[in-house]
Amino acid sequence: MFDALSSKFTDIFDRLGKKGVLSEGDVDSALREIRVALLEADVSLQVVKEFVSVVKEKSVGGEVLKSVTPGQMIIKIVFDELVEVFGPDNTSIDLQATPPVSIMMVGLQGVGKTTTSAKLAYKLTQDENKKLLLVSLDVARPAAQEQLSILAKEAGIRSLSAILGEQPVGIASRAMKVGVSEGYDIIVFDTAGRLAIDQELMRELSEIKNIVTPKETILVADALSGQDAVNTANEFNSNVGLTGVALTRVDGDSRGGAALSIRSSTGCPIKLMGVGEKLGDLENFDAERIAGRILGKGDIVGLVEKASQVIDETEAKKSAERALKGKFTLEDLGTQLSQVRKMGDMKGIMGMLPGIGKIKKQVADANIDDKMISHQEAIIFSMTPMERKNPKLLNGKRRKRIAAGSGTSVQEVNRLLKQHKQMAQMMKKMGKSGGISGLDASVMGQLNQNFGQFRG
Ligand SMILES: Nc1nc2c(ncn2[C@@H]2O[C@H](COP(=O)(O)OP(=O)(O)O)[C@@H](O)[C@H]2O)c(=O)[nH]1
Ligand SMILES: [Mg+2]
Repeated sequence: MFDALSSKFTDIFDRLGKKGVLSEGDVDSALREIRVALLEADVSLQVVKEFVSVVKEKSVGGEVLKSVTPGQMIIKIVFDELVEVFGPDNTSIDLQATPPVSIMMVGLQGVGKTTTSAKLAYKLTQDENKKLLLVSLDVARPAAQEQLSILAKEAGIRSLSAILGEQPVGIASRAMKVGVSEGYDIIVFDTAGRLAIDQELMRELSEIKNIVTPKETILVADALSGQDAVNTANEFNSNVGLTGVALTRVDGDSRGGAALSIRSSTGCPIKLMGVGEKLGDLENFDAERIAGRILGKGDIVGLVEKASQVIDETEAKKSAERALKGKFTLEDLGTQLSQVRKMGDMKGIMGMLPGIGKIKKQVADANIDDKMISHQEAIIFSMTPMERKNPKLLNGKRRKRIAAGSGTSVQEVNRLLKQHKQMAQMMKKMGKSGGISGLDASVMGQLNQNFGQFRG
């Protein structure tokens, strides 16, 4: 499942990742592709719309575009939103009730209810070390009770023996009595299905529900059934009331979009997923793992966090070293400005320079605001790497281009270049004299004045 979606996302993000700097246009076209990919994967239009708008809102205008690794930041935003869509809440089976705790499995015919009931009972004996009873309430299909009892035997779990002619409500009451008298922890009820939604079935299920008062009412839904699964889920939810969904045939070759839509249209978390025909093929649904799989990345959160941390730290250190050797490039200034913006105020940049704490106050007094920093960053980002390394290349024509590219003016570009030159000189001086103590008053004054002139 999700293979097609995953390969599309991988393509989109590979392309984003290759660009050092992202424009709003880059993000827009990536979002268009994401939208198409989701729709093709059978995710409902409503969910796609919401998804894309949230990702856009978080990606554009904020910290992202100018961060050290914009491509990865956007992957992280998409990842977070996928997790959000799948349901970030605790999706494990809730067993917090006085035993015997009832779990009721409902759903259409052939979706995997009986198989999943047995798998779940098996899983709970294995994982939770509980005493389980399996009960079939399916009297509609001749071999249904027999099917469950065979699976139960295979799993080494007790199933309630059938009494000929007994109706679902009768079986359910008998099971509850046995559950209490024989000290079962959990009773899993497998119910009858229908080919389509059917009011008689809904009534039957409601009656059963009143008797067994389940802690969990799990809709078993076939991942292969696409959008139909969403409609079915809504019907069952409004008629019977669901606490969760078990998605079966996740091992199959489906487009997976239903999974993405079920949770947001019903509000019911996906709790389990069937990944094969064998008893052991039932897994807890893990939104982060699935989202990671869709994006074609393993531990994406770790990856992004580590990347931004490492890049921040090593870059900051390198640029501080270069600065003290008198090699403070525009690239270094850009790095520092990003750092500053992340830290939230101008004091940050001073904190990064060795021994400069003493003049922090003066800098603070100079009233340097964040808008100015963003402008300066934009100017640096609009330069080519060559230009950043060698500002002497920046003739009038290039400065004009950079001003246009960054949405600023040539005057602002000129001011930034002047500031950079002065900072580079100052740092070289500082490097020679071993820190702030060697700085003379005139340099500090110059610096202060220099920052002051960038105000606004
Ligand atoms: N590949 C695969 N097959 C499954 C899965 N869950 C159920 N099945 C198969 O689907 C078929 C119908 O399952 P069943 O439990 O009888 O469906 P029910 O009518 O809803 O009770 C059986 O052949 C199962 O082996 C799954 O997660 N993966
Ligand atoms: Mg069945």
